[in-house]
Amino acid sequence: MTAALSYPPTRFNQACRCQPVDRPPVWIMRQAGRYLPLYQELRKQYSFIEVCRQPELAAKATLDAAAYLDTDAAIIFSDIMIPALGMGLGLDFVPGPKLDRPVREASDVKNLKLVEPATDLPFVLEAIRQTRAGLPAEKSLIGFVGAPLTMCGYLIEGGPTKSWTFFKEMLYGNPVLFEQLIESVTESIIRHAKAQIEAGCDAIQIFDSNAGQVAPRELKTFAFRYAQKAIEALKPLGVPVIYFARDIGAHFESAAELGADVLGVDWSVSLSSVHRRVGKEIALMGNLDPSILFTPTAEVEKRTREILDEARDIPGFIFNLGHGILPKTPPENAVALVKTVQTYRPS
Ligand code: 1CP
Repeated sequence: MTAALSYPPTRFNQACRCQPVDRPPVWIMRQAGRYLPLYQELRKQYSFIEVCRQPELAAKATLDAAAYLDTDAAIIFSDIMIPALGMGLGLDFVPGPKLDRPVREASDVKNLKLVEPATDLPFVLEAIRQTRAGLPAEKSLIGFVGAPLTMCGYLIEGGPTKSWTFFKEMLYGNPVLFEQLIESVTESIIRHAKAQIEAGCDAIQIFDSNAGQVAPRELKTFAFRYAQKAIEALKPLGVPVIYFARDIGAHFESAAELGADVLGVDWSVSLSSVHRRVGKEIALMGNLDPSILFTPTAEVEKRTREILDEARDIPGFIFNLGHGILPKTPPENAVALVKTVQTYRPS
């Protein structure tokens, strides 16, 4: 087993551990994305996958966003589907991920390779080293993976869809094959996440964007069970693990039992109600509706303060949006959000 590494007690990491902080830390999911003029400049010269594959470009995208917004944490520039390259699949972005061969038959599952991060994805690990070297010590660097269930959805469909038909057909119609797939995917994402921590990430976020797509039974037997397996494998490495599952409003009590240090909360539920329901010390992260950033700046500030007021009694609270920032967001409103959190004093 890898020995637990020691990490500086940044504001972000303290909050993840429910330890006292001077104010809640803040970062924005997808903060290095398409709404940002500096990122748009980079994308004029390079494709998305080129930015991911060239560590100095990926590091620049992450560092530019963290410096522009002055967030307490930065997230490594990559995508949940990048590990598909190490599974032996061809991958492009159009702009969503698109696989050359979706994984649908027993033979596709059997041929799926287990990811070897050091040889398959060395550019992610080098981007982490370069980003950590360029990031101020008081800011945390978050690595990430897609959760097992969410990864399976993208692998089976070959990319994002509205109805997730092929995914659900295998999940409900051939659970034996689905289980073989999710076992393999879980092992790969555990390896990828461990390698990211060893390369210098101060925390790991597991994105379960598709968790809310499935029926309660499969949410439990596949989404939560395999997310828990990944969380348990990562905990001995000593960095906080954040589990962000979307549209699981009715199931936070169960999500709180998976072992994660932090639960991400989307905007469909109130933070205070989730805190009450989980009834234990676990940090929460969220949950402003990203669309509020399209309203006048004064409204953004007001709604941000309302969430801060609501989260006052939560022992570990990290301010974030309830999902990724949207491509057409006015960047100055993202800056205003961060400033509001930084200057907030409880009334
Ligand atoms: O700050 C950052 O942008 C960090 C890097 C990051 C992360 C954390 C990217 C870059 N993608 C992700 C996660 C990701 N990717 C998720 C999980 C979070 C979520 O639910 O939003 C998912 C589902 C994807 C899949 C994906 N990648 C899509 C389809 C779904 C969607 O949200 O639209 C798309 C369009 C992408 C491409 C992508 N990934 C990242 C960027 C900046 C982009 C846009 C590509 C471009 O520049 O054209």
